[in-house]
Amino acid sequence: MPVPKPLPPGIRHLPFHLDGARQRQLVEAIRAVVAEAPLFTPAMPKTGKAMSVRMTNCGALGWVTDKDRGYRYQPDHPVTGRPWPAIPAILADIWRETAQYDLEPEACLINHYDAGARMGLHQDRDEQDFAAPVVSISLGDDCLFRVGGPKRGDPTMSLRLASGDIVVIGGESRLAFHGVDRIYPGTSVLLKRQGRINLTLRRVTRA
Ligand code: MD3
Ligand code: FE
Repeated sequence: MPVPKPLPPGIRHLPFHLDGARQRQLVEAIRAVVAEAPLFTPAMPKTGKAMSVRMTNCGALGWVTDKDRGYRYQPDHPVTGRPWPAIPAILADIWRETAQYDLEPEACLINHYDAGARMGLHQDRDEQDFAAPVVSISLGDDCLFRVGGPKRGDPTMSLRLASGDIVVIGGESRLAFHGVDRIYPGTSVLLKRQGRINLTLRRVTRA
């Protein structure tokens, strides 16, 4: 029998934490958010190169990036100028179940991957509070997720994430390099169109 590699310290993978009914409820909640705060195409700092993932947010603060101002959190949508919608109760519940952290989430980044989208290896370091974990929820098609260590050249391991899976990233791995190498199109029927949605719940400000 193959023996699975242990995940890096501080990372917990909860396969199929959300059953089908809860995944469908979550998709409905996300549809309502996207109706108020449409997906936008983020651009890389300096080069302005478009990312292949489309994004939006809910919560008091949302993560955005563009050519001129780079990566940051802000309280309003970069296209509509409106405040981000509130974090739906179903998402705050998942944070309370999984984060093992006293404070409520302040931000939820919604990443939408179509069949060809990917996310290069990067660190999440735009938050002021690295003591809080990041809670990641996968919906729709499977993906191949990669995670390494705190230095870009550190060895990496890959993990296939499926719809309903949750990954909690904290402790020693909070500043680990990570990315999404590929989507496996057509591996889920949850979404009307193929593709994958990832939700990341976070604290941004220091307690
Ligand atoms: C490991 N999102 O939004 S979520 C991101 O699937 C992001 O959309 C990916 O990376 C996605 O920044 C991965 C899992 C994740 C999130 C944050 C991490 C893994 C992490 C922070 C540190 C280490
Ligand atoms: Fe990230």
